[in-house]
Amino acid sequence: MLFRLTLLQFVTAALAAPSVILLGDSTVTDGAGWGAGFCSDTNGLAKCQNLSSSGKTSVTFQGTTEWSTAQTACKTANTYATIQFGHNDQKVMTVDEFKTNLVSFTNKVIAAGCTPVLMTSLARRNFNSEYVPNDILGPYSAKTIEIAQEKGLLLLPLLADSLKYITKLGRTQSYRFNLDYDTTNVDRTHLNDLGHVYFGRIVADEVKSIVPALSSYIVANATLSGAIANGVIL
Ligand SMILES: *[C@@H]1O[C@H](CO)[C@@H](O)[C@H](O)[C@H]1NC(C)=O
Ligand SMILES: CC(=O)N[C@H]1CO[C@H](CO)[C@@H](O)[C@@H]1O
Repeated sequence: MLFRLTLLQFVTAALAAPSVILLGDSTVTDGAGWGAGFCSDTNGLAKCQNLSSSGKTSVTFQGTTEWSTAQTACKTANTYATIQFGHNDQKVMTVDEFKTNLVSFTNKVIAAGCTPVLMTSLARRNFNSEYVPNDILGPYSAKTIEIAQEKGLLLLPLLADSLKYITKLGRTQSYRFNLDYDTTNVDRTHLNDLGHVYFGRIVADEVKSIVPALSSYIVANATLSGAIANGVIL
């Protein structure tokens, strides 16, 4: 009897749906990033929780209540934590400092019990000319890629995939994702509601192809994925 109960508990734990928590800066938040768009592309996860915080680096995020909440969330088995920093780190530290800090942060996420999923940054929609983006996040994202390779961790190439999309779209169309598109139209970093949908889909499709354990929890939208591949907005 005791054995059967233990076996049942074991099977239940093994079959429990995974959870995902999102850690990062403003470009991940529900209000100005891809977080809510991504979560709405999932189905059946135990939890998809946005714990990002605006203005934070891989260092200052560790002073937030979101980080405390994340460490508690990581105690639940089968929890994946996406980690996307770089936008604010770029303003205050060198690429080598960023690497050291992101390694340290990633180790803390692992120690808390989560499976980390590193991500490169969402591209800024700055252009040199209509179809030539002016990216300055590349050197920082290269460090994120190095960490993933050196530590054998999962990596979502959001910078490359978002750059690819906005390059095809061009400057004029890309600005339609600006948080302030309807007013001043100068915020090329943060996303409006349309942006939540498109860049949330890019992340969802990355997770589907790169994180096998989460792949069946991503709801496909072939029309939207096709539009992104073709460089158009529906
Ligand atoms: C796919 O995404 C588009 C754009 O957001 C939406 O209009 C459409 O309803 C979605 N289709 C499915 C099947 O979810
Ligand atoms: C920073 C952010 O966008 N936080 C939101 C993440 O998602 C939860 C649950 O949907 C919201 O309550 C937070 O405000």
